[in-house]
Amino acid sequence: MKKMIIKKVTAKSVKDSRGEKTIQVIVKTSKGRFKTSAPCGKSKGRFEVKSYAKNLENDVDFINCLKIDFIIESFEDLKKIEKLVIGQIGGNSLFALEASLLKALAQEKGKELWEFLGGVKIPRSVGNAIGGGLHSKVVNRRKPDFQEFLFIGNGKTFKENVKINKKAYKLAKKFLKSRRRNDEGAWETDLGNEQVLEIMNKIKDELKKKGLKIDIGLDIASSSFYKNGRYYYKNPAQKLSKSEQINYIKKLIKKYNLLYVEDPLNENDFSGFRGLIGKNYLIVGDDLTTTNPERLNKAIRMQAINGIIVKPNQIGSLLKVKKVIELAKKYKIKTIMSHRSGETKDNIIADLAVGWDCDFIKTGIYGSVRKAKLKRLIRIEKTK
Ligand code: 2PG
Ligand code: MG
Repeated sequence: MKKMIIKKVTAKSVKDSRGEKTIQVIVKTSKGRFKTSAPCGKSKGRFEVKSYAKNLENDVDFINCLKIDFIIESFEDLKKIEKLVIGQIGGNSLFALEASLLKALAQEKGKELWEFLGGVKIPRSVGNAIGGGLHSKVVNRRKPDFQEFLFIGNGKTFKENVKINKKAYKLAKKFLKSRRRNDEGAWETDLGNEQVLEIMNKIKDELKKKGLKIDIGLDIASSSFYKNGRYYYKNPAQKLSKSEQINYIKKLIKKYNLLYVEDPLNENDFSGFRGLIGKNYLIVGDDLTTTNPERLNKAIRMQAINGIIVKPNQIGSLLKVKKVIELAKKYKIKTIMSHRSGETKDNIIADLAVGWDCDFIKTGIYGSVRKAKLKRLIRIEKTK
């Protein structure tokens, strides 16, 4: 087989779904042009790598001057790239660069990206239906403290699960009487955290009558309302210590039969996470672990989580993303490939989720940037 010749690598700034600037990297080979735009988080974890080394413009300039005069033949060859750019660009830029190189490489080998990466498993869809926290605006001066109220369809196929989540999303609109959507296309509301959970359970029951199964999850994103050892709730108001927060979340898991709880404690509180681990539900690290192998190792040592969010641009290096997934699998920690709140129509996370056999993909329900990933997964499922 002929070797992949990289003719040109270019970068530029494009807009994401929030209208904010992000980086796009384009790799040109004899097989075509392969581009990837990086997403952008709003409720970013303190331990994420910086999106750009100095700023977006500098990263763009750096990539535009990049000379790749070595051969890239395998996934592992990304090491050569990382050696070349280390310390010079941020997580968004490294992710976009490596992702475009992988897309080019898969094409060179005549394979779909998920196929090239070697995966077979179709994940379950986790969809944000109702929002609060940093991603939502207030309604009548109120909003839920929890960032995401998630539906997780439990049908036989990905396509069916997308439909189930969509049905639940429509019912949520009806029950909430909401008309406004947030950054991720989730409904905004003035209802309190538990009032929303009540509605979600009502929706679950409605769907059950139609023979459809669905699970409920939360991204509490608790670092956004944590300060000096206390969790400051507004809707309804309450101030909880660490142990009170643990007991409160335990109560919610039981009362509302939650399958999935993301970031229930502050982003550095490994022992707090551990206090919540149980049998039939997932305690998921996002800001806690930031797709960083070292932080995952700590979470494993502390037995802090049984689920981990995987957001490639939190760490930038796809070699490290793969390492995180492998490590998680070794310790039976469920993997959740995830979008960011600011997204583009790029759908690579669908291929990465299948390619690396992730258990779930969290990529929303409503909006073109969310649907781009869902559609890609439905297509992969169909052609597999
Ligand atoms: C999260 C994400 C995505 P952000 O907290 O899980 O929903 O938010 O991209 O703003 O970090
Ligand atoms: Mg999160």
